[in-house]
Amino acid sequence: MAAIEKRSGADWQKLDKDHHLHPFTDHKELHQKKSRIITRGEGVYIYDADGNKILDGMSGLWCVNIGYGRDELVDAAAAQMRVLPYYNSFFQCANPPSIELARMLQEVSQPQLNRVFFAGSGSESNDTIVRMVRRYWDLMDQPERHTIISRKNAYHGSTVAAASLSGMKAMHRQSGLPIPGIVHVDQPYWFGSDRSLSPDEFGIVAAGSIEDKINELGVNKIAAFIGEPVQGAGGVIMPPDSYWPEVQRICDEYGILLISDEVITGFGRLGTWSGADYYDISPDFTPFAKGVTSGYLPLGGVMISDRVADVLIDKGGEFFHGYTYSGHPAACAVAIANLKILQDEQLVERVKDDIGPYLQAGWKKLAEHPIVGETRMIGLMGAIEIVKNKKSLQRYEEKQGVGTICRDHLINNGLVLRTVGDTIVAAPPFNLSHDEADEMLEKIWRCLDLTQATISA
Ligand code: PXG
Repeated sequence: MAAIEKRSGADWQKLDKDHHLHPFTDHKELHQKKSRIITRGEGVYIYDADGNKILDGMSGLWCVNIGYGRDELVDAAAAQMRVLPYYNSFFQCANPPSIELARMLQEVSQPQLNRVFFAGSGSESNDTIVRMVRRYWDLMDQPERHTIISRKNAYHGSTVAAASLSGMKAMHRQSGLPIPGIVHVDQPYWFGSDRSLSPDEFGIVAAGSIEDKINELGVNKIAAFIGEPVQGAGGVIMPPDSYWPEVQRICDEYGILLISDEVITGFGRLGTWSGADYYDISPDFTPFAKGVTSGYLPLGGVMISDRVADVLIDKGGEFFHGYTYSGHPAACAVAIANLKILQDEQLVERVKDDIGPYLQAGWKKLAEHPIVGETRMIGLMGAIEIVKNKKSLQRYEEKQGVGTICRDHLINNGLVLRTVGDTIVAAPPFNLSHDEADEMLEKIWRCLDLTQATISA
């Protein structure tokens, strides 16, 4: 086998097959096809070991928001690692990058969110919340109040608690989940409904399923509601305008804590600093990860409202929870450099006022394609619904795997997007140029043509 720097794509594929188990992967299938080895990234493009240049329309996995190849983040990590690569935040210790990052996070968060608890990922952040929410109600002398309401088809991570919060049946089936005290209500997916109601009527009904669950279980049992402002992994599901205000009303009326999972929507994806800002809701917790470092190093955390933090601090004593890497100095230094780039280059504003509207205009035109039933995009987070019948919006049969056919055409044509069933989803980096947006749109249209041809062949 060749030295590391000399290994060919085939060498890497063999080693990968022999020794590496991938996340969310059917390995038998992968070994027939062989893995794609990504070796380099620059701007909005990634490069594979076979020399292909691919436009990354997913920002990695919804995270490389400032794009690849930013030396500022590399330099921040290297400088911090030279001075102090690691020290923990247990035992009454802290390090400057974690404190500075906490200050900056408070600055870009809503006014009630003044404190952060650091984790290493979005899943760990959500596990933290499950424990913190229950601790809060214990301290409020309402220990029965332990149940968290989430939604079907939500994605909140893969650890045991986060996978329980997630509403993915396939995940639950494999591991005896959800854990007790987590229940799931309807998602606000208008396109996926029978569309007999108007979107706004539907939004009120979907939010109403939370109130129904509260009444079914008893408000004295309900601790919190968790939702992604826009469901990401579930298929970029944008709730009707009526939905979030009604959810906020319900949480307020019953005194339930509101958790806005900002792991994808945080730090500018919707053209605002958070999805909660976009929908004008006022959460008690905002778990974040991904975009906080643009994925250059792993980091997650939770912004916590004064309502909760004050109780934990004043009444709580020691909270027996934390991670070795909570407040990791190098990861925090990278996050600081990342937030500075977002601020100095006004990238959140760019998503809202420039590249967002530009891509959205072209996205709308994709709806004219014969196999497209709907397109939607907020900021730089979008979806395309592939349908068999444009009028009735009837889907193709699941076993035809149309989404996968389309995704394969896309990657073979130099564009990586994700598919969820027959929904194509996109989340390109914020530095996407107008020309690169045109390239994306042109490739998508061409691959929809190719998909249609493949199905009818
Ligand atoms: N919350 C949300 C809203 C997420 O999207 C997590 C929590 C968990 O974060 P970590 O860092 O533990 O992965 C996520 C992660 C996909 C896909 O295929 C999406 C995620 C992760 C992996 C795959 O769309 N989101």
